[in-house]
Amino acid sequence: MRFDDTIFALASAPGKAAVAMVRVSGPAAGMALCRLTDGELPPPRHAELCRLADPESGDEIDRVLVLWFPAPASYTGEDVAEFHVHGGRAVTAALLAALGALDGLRPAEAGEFSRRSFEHGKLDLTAAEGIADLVDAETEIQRRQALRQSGGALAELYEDWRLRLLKARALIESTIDFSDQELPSGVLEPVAPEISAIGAEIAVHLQDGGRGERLREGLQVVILGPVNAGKSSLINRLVGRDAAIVAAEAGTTRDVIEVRIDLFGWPLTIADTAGLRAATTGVEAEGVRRARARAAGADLKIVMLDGARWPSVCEETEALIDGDTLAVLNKCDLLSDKAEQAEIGGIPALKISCKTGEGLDSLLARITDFLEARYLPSASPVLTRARHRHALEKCLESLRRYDIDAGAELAAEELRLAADSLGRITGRSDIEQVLDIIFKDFCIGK
Ligand SMILES: Nc1nc2c(ncn2[C@@H]2O[C@H](COP(=O)(O)OP(=O)(O)OP(=O)(O)O)[C@@H](O)[C@H]2O)c(=O)[nH]1
Ligand SMILES: [Mg+2]
Repeated sequence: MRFDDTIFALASAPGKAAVAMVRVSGPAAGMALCRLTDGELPPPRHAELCRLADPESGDEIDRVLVLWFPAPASYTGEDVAEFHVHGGRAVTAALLAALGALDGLRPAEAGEFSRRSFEHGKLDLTAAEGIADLVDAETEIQRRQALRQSGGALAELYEDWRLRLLKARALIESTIDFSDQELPSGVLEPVAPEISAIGAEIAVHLQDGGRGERLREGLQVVILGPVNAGKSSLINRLVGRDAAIVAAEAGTTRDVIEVRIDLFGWPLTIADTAGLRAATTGVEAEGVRRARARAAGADLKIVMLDGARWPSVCEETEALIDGDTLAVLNKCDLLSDKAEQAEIGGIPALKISCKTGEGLDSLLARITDFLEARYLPSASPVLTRARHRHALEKCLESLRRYDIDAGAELAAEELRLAADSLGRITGRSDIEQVLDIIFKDFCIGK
């Protein structure tokens, strides 16, 4: 596909900064560069210091660095010019106005640069999504996952399956097109094992518990326990500020209080909740209902008991313990026998004190151990979007329907459908309708 118009946009964040970057892509990019710098094109991919002026009035706008990337060796695959200007609002406004006044240039729409890159075969769709995730990544672990996807790791995996399916389909179609005498015997022998192997690999890839998707969105951690156990004290300790009110009064916290943190690279939303107790009414009962709802959707539950009441336990709290739970016994500064092993709901409880800080490092280590075991990006690339999951499920459905005994035509058709589902993920098939959905997530200038 060729685009006749040339687009431009501020590629860096709006606002004041040392440097801002304006990108121009399309057939008129070279002309725009020459007109604004009143000179020749610089050598490709070399930064050159230039005087930038409005071609209409001749007014100097700024002294800038320009870069020239002739097609096809550019991000979009088209001629691209970059202006690295001083990052003041007036400078970028003047440059954008001067570009807008040139013939054949118009402001870019959201995601248009990456869309052109895709259309010119520079990026597959998963890589384009990876770039969007990379820009959105807030923590180290999200960055690593996005970088791998933008580098094409997911696309490689899906393309490998798709090409294997296409080969199997070609073998089946050969039996339709040629007679038995023309074909070597046993031509279909490798097909059945190959299809079940691909099906099994896709099924394993799908059974990842939503790891990649959850990591992309951030993981939910919820602190639960009886009233007064010190839940709000713990969230304040974890985030290093007074996010929640702490008071000796039982039932202080009513609403769910959420704080986003970056814990050693892990993107977490930590929620403090109302103390669990049975006989409550009104606002407090609603608080308890919300706490339980949070517990149900959490990736990790930190269940806390009150050391001041130990060994008496809270049944409502114990009932929430499952495989995604870490148990802590707070106020260990008040415990008379510190060496005693504590257990809550059958799992060992870590003794901590939000007052003295004792045990908090061990708790952080337990939290990261838990997250690493469940969510650490593994060597093989992980699913990061519901869009991919849906297409893979469709692919598996077709593979399950595949039955060579039902006839070669039908079997080949199922393999075509299965390969198309995979092609939809990377964009290597008829995907016009999914493009809008993907590129609308991009911002202008990307
Ligand atoms: N001695 C001691 N007191 C603590 C500790 N942690 C919290 N407290 C005190 O326990 C009381 C309750 O603390 P909060 O953090 O408000 O407890 P909570 O679990 O959020 O209570 P609710 O919101 O009412 O459910 C406060 O007076 C805290 O100062 C601790 O480790 N040791
Ligand atoms: Mg509280």
